[in-house]
Amino acid sequence: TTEIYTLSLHDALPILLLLIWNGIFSKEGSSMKTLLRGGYVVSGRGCRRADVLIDGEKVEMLGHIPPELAAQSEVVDVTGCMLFPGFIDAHTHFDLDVCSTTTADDFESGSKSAIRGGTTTVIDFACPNKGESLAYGLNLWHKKADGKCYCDYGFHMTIDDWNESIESELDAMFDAGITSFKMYLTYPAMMIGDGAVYRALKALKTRGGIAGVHCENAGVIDARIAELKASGLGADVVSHPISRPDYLEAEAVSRLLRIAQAADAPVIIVHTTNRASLDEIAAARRRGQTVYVETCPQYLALDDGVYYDPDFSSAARYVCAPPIRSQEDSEALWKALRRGEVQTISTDHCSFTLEQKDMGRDDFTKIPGGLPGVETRGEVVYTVAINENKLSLGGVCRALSENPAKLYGLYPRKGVIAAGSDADIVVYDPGASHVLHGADMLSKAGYTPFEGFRTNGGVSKVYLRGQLQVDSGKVVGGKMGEYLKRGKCAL
Ligand code: DUC
Ligand code: ZN
Repeated sequence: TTEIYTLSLHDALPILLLLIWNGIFSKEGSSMKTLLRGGYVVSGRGCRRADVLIDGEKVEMLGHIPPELAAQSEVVDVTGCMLFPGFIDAHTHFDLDVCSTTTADDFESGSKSAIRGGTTTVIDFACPNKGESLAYGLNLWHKKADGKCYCDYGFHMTIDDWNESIESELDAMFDAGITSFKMYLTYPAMMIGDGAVYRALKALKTRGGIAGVHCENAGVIDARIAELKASGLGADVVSHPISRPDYLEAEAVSRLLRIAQAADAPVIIVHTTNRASLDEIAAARRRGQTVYVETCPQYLALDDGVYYDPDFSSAARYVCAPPIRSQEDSEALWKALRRGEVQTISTDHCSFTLEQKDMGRDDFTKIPGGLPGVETRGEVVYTVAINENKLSLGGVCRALSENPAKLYGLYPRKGVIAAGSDADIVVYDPGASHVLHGADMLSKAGYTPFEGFRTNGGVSKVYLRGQLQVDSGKVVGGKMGEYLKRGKCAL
């Protein structure tokens, strides 16, 4: 049966107004398509010449676009540019309390900084304190992030407490779109102990989840810190890398991988810095274990010489854990990236101003640990990869976009430019070049660890779900970032 409604003007007016409002304001360009013409679409397999037609939030088609569709579109000339799937930074800490202070970047400045650098999705770490529920932590992170983001965002959940009550919350986390978790083998405030790590890995595995683990040996590092302070080196920034050597990271990697072997569970080693750790990972893979590996730009493009600057502030800005390692370690990481043994490059963006870093002038353990990086990751990785022939274009795309999308349950909505995917697109101009300066950054840190670095190419435009968010390197869009419910690992 067909029902016929007759509406009075009084009833119809709100509907009419809504239609007019939608036509004018919502999804600007949804009736008008956008055609990116003349570019090279980059995927994990390399790059090819293809035009890209965007309809609303999605990629409609790529390749040769029929003239009748092109005629209905706003044509954007991207001749000669690389079109990358929006970069995904799966390791950020925005609005986080550390060392009795709070990171310089909250979700607003952090996500603005991210989008400018071509990152269209961040996955931040929701972090309840010990004694708080996961639900409390998730709610708190939504309060910090919702309505404030210039890029899309998801959360990992930190497990820094393990008991029946926390375990009983896991299903609710999966329902909320959280499929990846974080655990720490260092930092007393975050550690749960080897037995609890084993139990948690098993509990996550039965639900199809996965954990990323911060691997550094806690006890020996604390003992070395005490020794350094006793010998009068407590105010010396170099004590930071000396207290946390590569082999104490490798020890924790090895231990975690044996715990994962016992639990028969896959794991992710986050912010991997060195060759000794890669050796432990290779050994676990030879045993048949599934291990995913993340590294960060600071471990690929810098070396531990940064800690030897006699000026406190110049050295303290590089304090992060694990510390920046030797050039040989950086070479080993690039080689592992080329071989597919390291899958992702994220930032561990955890930003503090130089004034905040100053808190540790008399005691290096009070320097808040972490670097800004979410704004510069794409350009720094592209530049070193291409200039120094460290990694192919396809390899860059896999590490920055495709693999994090697959690993963290966002693929193929994110991580690829394909029909039906979100139109998250970085227009990268390989003919451009600029020098990175802290003063130009949108991050509130006020400095960049890559000061003076000359880029090869540059992020020119960024589209987030079809909307132009960055143009000529400037943020022109708004806080349209949405929370992403993620699926399970598919890498
Ligand atoms: N390391 C840092 O340097 N900062 C934040 C968290 C971490 O693991
Ligand atoms: Zn981190």
